Amino acid sequence: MDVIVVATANKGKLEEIRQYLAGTFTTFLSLTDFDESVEVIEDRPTYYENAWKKARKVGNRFGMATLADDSGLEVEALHRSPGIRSARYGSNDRERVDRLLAELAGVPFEARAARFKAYLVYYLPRLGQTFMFYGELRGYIGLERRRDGGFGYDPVFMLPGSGRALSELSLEEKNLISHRGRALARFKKFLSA
Ligand code: ITT
Repeated sequence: MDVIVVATANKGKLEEIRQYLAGTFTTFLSLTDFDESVEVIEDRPTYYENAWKKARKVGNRFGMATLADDSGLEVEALHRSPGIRSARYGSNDRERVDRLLAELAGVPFEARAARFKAYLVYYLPRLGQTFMFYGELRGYIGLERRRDGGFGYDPVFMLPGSGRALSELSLEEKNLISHRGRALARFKKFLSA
């Protein structure tokens, strides 16, 4: 039985990771499956270092193979904000999206380019080894919120050429093209090598 701990408290991330790796691991545990809570303060200057910190802390606490994801949204017109502060941009998804739309008020459609970045860190505590996998997705921030779906900034993240927001895709469709899906594809390839 292959067990993996996904070091996240974000249900949206967990569902995407679980869907992608369903044939690879048999059991997925996340932070809510343990009685003991592990708090990781994400105070590092890069996504990679924050993902590394989450994977190491959780993996060492439970002694199991652990995967952490640190991700964020970078908007060109906002000088790549919210970036590594994407989670702290508001206290819930609604507030974060409202703030983003407010900060972009008056910015024309063609100047709203954005990209999502995802860094995955896989940590094997018994071997003391860490591995990193990266993926990104380019698009633009829409003028208004689209249908609910996915999580986080998905309702305003528009895919180039399709007129659709990420929130309008199924989990499987999102995983085929997203920043996280691309990083997961690299992780899966690494596992099968
Ligand atoms: P964990 O640290 O517990 O994994 P988190 O939500 O705090 O969960 P991050 O620190 O990596 O995760 O912050 C990522 C932020 O970027 C968060 O606000 C997400 O909503 C947003 N985000 C990341 N990937 C996204 C995606 O695929 N779609 C929409 N928003 C996303």
